[in-house]
Amino acid sequence: MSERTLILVKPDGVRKGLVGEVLSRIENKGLKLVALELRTLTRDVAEDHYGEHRERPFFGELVEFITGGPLVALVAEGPRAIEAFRALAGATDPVKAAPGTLRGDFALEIGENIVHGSDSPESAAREVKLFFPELG
Ligand code: RTP
Ligand code: MG
Repeated sequence: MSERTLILVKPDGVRKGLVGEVLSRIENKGLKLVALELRTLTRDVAEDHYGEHRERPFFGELVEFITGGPLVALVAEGPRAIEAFRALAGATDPVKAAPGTLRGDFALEIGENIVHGSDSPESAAREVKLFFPELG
C-alpha cells in the first residue's frame, strides 16, 4: 500500500545548493514526486507546521530559521514513504546521523539539518494539507 509524506529541503539546504542532491536521493530510492514548489514560508505557516514544538526553548529560533529564505516543499509517495524518507534523512542531530544519510553527509548543527520529513501518518496528512491543500 502506498502512502504520502511531506518533505522540505530547508533554507540551509537550498542555500548550500543541495536541492538536486536531495531530489536525486528521493528518486533513486523509488519514491514518486506528486507535488513540488520553491517558496518562502510565512510565520503563520511555520508556526503551524512546527506547532508540536511551540513550548520548546528552541521554537523561536526554529521559526526564524525556517522562514529565513526559500525552501523546497514536496510530497513524495510510495510504500512506507514516511519511514523511507526518515531513513534517507538520518537522525535529527547531524553529528549523530549516520554517514550516507542526508544529515550525516551534509550538516553539522541540529538547528540547520537540511531536510524535514513527516514523522507519522497523522503528521503527514496534516502537513500535506498545510502545504498543498489542493491535493485533498
Ligand atoms: P524535522 O521535524 O525538522 O524533520 O526534524 P525531526 O523530526 O528530526 O526533529 P523534531 O524533534 O521534529 O525537531 C524539529 C526541528 O527542531 C530543531 N531542534 N532543535 N536545539 C534542539 O535541541 C533542537 N531539537 C530539535 C531541529 O532543527 C529539528 O529538525
Ligand atoms: Mg519532526
